[in-house]
Amino acid sequence: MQEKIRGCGTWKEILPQYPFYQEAEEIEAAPHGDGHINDTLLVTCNLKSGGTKRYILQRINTSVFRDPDGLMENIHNVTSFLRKKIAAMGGDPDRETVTIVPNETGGLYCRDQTGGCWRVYRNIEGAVTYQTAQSAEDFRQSAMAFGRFRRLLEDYPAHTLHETIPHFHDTPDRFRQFTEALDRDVKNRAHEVQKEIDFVLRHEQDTHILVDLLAAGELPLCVTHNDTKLNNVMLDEKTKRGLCVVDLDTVMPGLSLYDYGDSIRFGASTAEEDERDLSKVELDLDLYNAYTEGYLEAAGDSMTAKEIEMMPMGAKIMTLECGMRFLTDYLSGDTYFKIHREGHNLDRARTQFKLVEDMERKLNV
Ligand code: GN1
Ligand code: MG
Repeated sequence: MQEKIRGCGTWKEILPQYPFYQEAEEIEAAPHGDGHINDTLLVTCNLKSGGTKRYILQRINTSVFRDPDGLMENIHNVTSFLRKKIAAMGGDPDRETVTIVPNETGGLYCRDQTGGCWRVYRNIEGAVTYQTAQSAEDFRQSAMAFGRFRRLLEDYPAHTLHETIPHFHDTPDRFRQFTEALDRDVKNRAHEVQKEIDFVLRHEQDTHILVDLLAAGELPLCVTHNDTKLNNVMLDEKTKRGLCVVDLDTVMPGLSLYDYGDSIRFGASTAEEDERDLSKVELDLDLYNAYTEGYLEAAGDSMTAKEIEMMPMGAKIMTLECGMRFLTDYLSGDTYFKIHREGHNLDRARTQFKLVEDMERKLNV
């Protein structure tokens, strides 16, 4: 039994709790993806019957997602809803939405001895994700996948979803958290980053724009993904068609502009989110236009005139918000986003602010 699983880590406790463990001759797990929050492994099972099956094993970051039951219930309900719709439309639900693999007792996740929460998804074969857009067409395809997601969930009862992270895209609240971190300045870092701090303070008014329109009833609340980075959508390896939206932890009621804006901030940049050479960081208007077209085409008439009008502003505010979050985490001693080097969150904040400036120029917002 011991030799069956290759590798080391707490996850070794978890795999025997899944039915596929019995089918496997040998199991290997390797780190997977670029997420900043959860730990992700790709698990390869060499089956006794020959052939292989692959799974995605994730340890849920429960200091970020404090209610794993509510979280997994959301994902189960949303993906079951999507499966039915995709099947009814003649699509392939096994490839066009994620599938949770239940454990031996039918549970949606497992706990290890230290209380850590782990879940398993089927791996979607023949699909790829990108950190940066390879072409405008690929980016347009990712937009189609997110636009379709919005449209398919148009009649999902949003009020039944658990709020997995309260105030997630409440931008004024993010601003408040930023000023709190600045006041505390636990690592004595504020004096090094006065320029970035001033940038945020100068933009305070912008943080209110979307929430005010929501409160005034001018923008509709709908089911949104809330973390629409390019690496959270899979494209078919062969056809390059936008295939499947993944990372559903933050699916909650929200504004379509959160989804649209977050995609632009990450994917329409000419550089990666943590690029240190800021001269490389710009908004690429071709990518911006390709995404906007694709999103509108797929979301169709689920987008109102006001939502469409506010799209450029949505891109700017989501970029500003993310930059504020990175700077807040830098000031707080890097406790939220995973970092892989000294100053990583500061580098990330800087790219976001550079993009905001470029959006102000190029999008006139
Ligand atoms: C996190 O988990 P991941 O890497 O897809 C974060 C997003 C940020 C993003 C910045 C739950 O997303 O909100 O926009 O990093 N997710 C959470 O890259 O906070
Ligand atoms: Mg992700």
